[in-house]
Amino acid sequence: MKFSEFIKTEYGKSISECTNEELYYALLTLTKKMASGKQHGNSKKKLYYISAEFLIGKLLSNNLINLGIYDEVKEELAQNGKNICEIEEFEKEPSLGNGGLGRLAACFIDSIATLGLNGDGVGLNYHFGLFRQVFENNMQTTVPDPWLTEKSWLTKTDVTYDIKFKGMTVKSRMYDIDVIGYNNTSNKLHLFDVESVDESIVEDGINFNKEDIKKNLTLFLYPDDSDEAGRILRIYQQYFMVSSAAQLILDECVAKGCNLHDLSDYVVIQINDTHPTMVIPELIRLLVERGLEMDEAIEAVTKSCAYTNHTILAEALEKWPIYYLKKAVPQLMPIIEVLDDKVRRKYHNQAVYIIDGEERVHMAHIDIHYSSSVNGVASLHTEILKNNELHHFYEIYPEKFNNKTNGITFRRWLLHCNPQLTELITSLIGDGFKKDAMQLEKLLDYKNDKKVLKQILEIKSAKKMELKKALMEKQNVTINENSIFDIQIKRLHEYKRQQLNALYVIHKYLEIKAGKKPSTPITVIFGAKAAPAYIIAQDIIHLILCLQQLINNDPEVSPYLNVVMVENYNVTWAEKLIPACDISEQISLASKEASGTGNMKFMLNGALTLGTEDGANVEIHELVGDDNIYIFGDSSDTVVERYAQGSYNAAKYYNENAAIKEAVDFIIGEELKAVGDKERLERLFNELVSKDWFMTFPDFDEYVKTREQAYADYENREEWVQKMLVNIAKAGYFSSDRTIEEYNRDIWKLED
Ligand code: KOT
Repeated sequence: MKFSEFIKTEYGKSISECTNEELYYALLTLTKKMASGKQHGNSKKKLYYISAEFLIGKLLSNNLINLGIYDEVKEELAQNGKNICEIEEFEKEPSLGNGGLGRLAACFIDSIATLGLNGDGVGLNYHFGLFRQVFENNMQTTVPDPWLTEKSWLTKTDVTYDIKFKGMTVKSRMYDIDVIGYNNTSNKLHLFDVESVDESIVEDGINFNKEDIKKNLTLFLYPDDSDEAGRILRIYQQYFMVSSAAQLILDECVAKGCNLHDLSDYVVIQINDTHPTMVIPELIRLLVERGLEMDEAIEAVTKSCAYTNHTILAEALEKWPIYYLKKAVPQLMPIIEVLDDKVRRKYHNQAVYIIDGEERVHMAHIDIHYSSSVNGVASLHTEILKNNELHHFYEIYPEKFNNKTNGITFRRWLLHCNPQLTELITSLIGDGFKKDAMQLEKLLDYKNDKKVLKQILEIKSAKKMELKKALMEKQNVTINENSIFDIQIKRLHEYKRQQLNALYVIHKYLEIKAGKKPSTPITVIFGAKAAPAYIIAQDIIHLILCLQQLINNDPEVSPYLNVVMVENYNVTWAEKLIPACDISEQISLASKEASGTGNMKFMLNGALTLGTEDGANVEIHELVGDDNIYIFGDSSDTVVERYAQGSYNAAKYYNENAAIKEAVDFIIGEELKAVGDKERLERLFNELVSKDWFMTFPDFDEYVKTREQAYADYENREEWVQKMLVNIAKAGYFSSDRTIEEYNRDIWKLED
């Protein structure tokens, strides 16, 4: 049915008579209707991808694209004087994730549906999601970000479960979002919510009574865990999620004829890092309750579960004190004790015990002993898991370990965010690449085609203009569309090293002040949120915002160098920033970034990577070759070794390297103090000089040199655009369709 006919029958109006808001809701209704006609047939075995985060982004355009009606609807709207981009503005972005882990889950459910696999996502329906970031006095402040509207992509179901905590039972209710495959059937994202939730208890920014579990359970994503009440709330959230999931899973498989003994013929559960780990003891508990012997229940669950690790950062590895678990979910402790006891009887190595000497439960250890697969998210990361972080486990279970290099959905990160590039590619190689991304390699035939190269540059310019317009509209900032766009967008974390980028900016500023002007102006763009309890991360944001104020207002420097930090960086911003980028900053300390997925999105849109040999950068490097990437810095082996020896001395670098000293001293110099907060800037200075835990100084010189090389190469636009083309052509490997095919081939083994 044409959209105009749908509007007529549903609303009795024509398109041109509707407001943009009415059109948004009409398209939402149409999409939901079409999705309901495409439900996946219920094959025997089903995947449940359980994740505390699904960073899905706005859904309207993507759903229209996946239904195959985007162009048609856009055209019909245009004929009636309506603009689909303006209609999209009515959609609120659901911020149901922090960053990479949540966005990966969103890409995965898109690919699972696109490949026609029987697999649903299971998570939580946070009412405010992640906080909204607002800049005030060059600092980050946080406010709630409500996204739920009366009519939305969620559909309330009549599926409810009782979830038992110590001394109280709460009711969970399932809400569903359609996950529409590209030209294929659709699956579901099940988001559980607590029936008794109460938004009115949120007061004063993002504060609320952390003890009032019945009312607060699903209000926020990962509430501040810097105090005990916050950490316990996290346990309540996790158990609420997995107990709902476990009950749903058992109900669905029994309905299909499962007798519970054969659970693993019906069910495979992918555990997205350790936030859903309690699903293991919970399922065992439920199976025993329903009559299985403990040993058989453990075996059935182990066979059905698979675990993905997303980080080696020690502070991110969840270890829950037994005392917390006993306070919230005492029914799980006897099961966890049995699981630990079995490990202790078999392996006489404390490093692999589930319960440690300090009475804490190591969640990842439950996953590794009681799942049948353990995977890392990029080759280097998996090797580090096997050889270092999880070496003791690898020795016990070499057969469980496997790598699944991350991927991204090209529907959102090319078709939706860069229709111009999509059209050019289609005109050259046909549209086979939309389903088989490796076909992008056919673009290599055009490496010497002047006309095509010119078109690629024109598209990049057009995307830069679009970004310029958006920054003007949303932030009242002007940028020079003819400058190099050098972009770093990701969560603010010391290991990702936004501070290294900021030190470069200072270095460049001083160089320009001294009269050395770059041939082409440079715009350095940042986007990042910092966890409210992460003080140094807030200080780094403060430094960047101070630099923005100082540099952009300095008439001597601003014609050559600008700094912009986008406010409230989210998926919607990423869709605008990535297609406009020339240089993609992927500068984490080698070994620390498990994979990264922004790096893949940038490459696909023709940006060149400036990065360390870390995470998936290593694989990007291998694919594009030395000439089409800018690599610098110490190797992960060197870094691992330096940590092991405890030999790193930041002060020595600071004292012996004049360029480092000059840039670091600037942080506490008069110019920045005039626009910034003394305490914050001094704290950051001291942190760098006395610790620099993520080793920015050893990489500084090479970073500067490599970045200058990239800028120098940019001057030869004919060669630069060839590098862009190679990056686009080689990006096919990073399609999440490839990743999901591998998960299915090696772990899930679902029928198509
Ligand atoms: C957060 C808390 C605990 C455990 C893991 C995390 C985590 C890891 N959150 N995001 N990640 C990122 O996951 C991405 C997808 O695999 C990776 O690309 C990225 O390198 C991780 O940092």
